[in-house]
Amino acid sequence: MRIDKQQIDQHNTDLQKVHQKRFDFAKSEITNPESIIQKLIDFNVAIPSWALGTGGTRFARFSGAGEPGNLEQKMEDIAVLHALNNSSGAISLHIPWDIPSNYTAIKKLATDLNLKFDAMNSNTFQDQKGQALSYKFGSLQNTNKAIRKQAIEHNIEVIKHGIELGSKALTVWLSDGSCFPGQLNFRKAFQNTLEGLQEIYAALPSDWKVFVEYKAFEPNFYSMTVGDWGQSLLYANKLGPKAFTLVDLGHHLPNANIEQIVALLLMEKKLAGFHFNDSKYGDDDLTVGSIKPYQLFLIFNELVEGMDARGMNHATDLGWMIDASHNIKDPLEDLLQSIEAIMISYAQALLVDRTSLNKAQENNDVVAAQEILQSTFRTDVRVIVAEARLRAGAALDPIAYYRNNKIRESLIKERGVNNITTGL
Ligand SMILES: [Mn+2]
Repeated sequence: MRIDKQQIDQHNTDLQKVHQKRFDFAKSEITNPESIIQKLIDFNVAIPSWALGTGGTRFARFSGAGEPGNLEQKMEDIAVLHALNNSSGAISLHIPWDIPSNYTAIKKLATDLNLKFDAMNSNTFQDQKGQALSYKFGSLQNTNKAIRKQAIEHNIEVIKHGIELGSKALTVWLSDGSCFPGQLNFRKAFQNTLEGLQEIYAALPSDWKVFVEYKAFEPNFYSMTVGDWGQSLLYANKLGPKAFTLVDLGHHLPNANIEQIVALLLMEKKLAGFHFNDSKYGDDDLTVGSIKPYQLFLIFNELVEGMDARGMNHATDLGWMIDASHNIKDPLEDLLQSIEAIMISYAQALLVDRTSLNKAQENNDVVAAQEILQSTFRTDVRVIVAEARLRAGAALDPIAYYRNNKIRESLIKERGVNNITTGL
């Protein structure tokens, strides 16, 4: 399934008049629209290979139809998103769910589809068919040295797959931890994990990074061995300059001040990047911006401020990825919504009047500082985001295009109703 460029042009022509009117108004309200639009055009968020199918809960999974059944089809789905929004030009692979059978063919397909390979993800949170030793009691933390060794070797294998594809980073998320008090010696678990990560780190090519992702709870419910940003930062600092802390928005305890965490990790040059999603209660993996859009804006506000303070390139110096699950929606529509929410928050953060905000902060003018952020958050920048898409040759209204042109129906015709995405 490939999107026809002429059909996108037709879609844009149909919407052009209304769009132009709105854009002219926005331009008159916003001080630096051109610089914001260029930054939006450059900004991309990777799509993980596991986000293209319908996810489940621990109770049930209600499959969608026309889902991608192999890596090639997953890449084609992401290319559909990228053609529609110009902001989804990378795929993040999960090993072993997405081991390419032919690197050359997969790389050629990526080039044809205009996709890059983002960070590689290892998996020691479940046992694979035929696997010698079990991760029931953890992987890198395990009291059994042979199990630790198996987990280390798996991560090194993931790096090797990534080298073949041109990826530049490994994301390690460990489900390691304990479910009951007394089960684990915290210090030994930490040390075993650190030693394992050190061996993995030693296998990284010189231009690679390793991202240490943390999570407060689940699947372990008493302790997690990489449970919060402090623990992740401890590992990253001990590992060295190629190791960073990865923030997944759903991996905090309720009400954590994620924007402050982001600001400090950036200051310490240890922020790897993001897994975007949203949540009401725990690691809910809901559509980005669907529950707490103001928090998303505040996070982007810190990101832009912190990256500019260090002269970083917004588009390339951090890793941006969606990590959400879609239980009741069409995954592709859900991903379009998530990317749109990210682009809106990013555009708003670019719009913040930093000189005035700094001044208000220096003068302890609490009301002025709050007004600056809230009035920016309440500015409608959707037309600016749409203009960036238009200039990049993507669709003014991606979801309308997707529905009007019956993309899912075409995918069902092509793949059938019973295709199930690998890994889900
Ligand atoms: Mn994640």
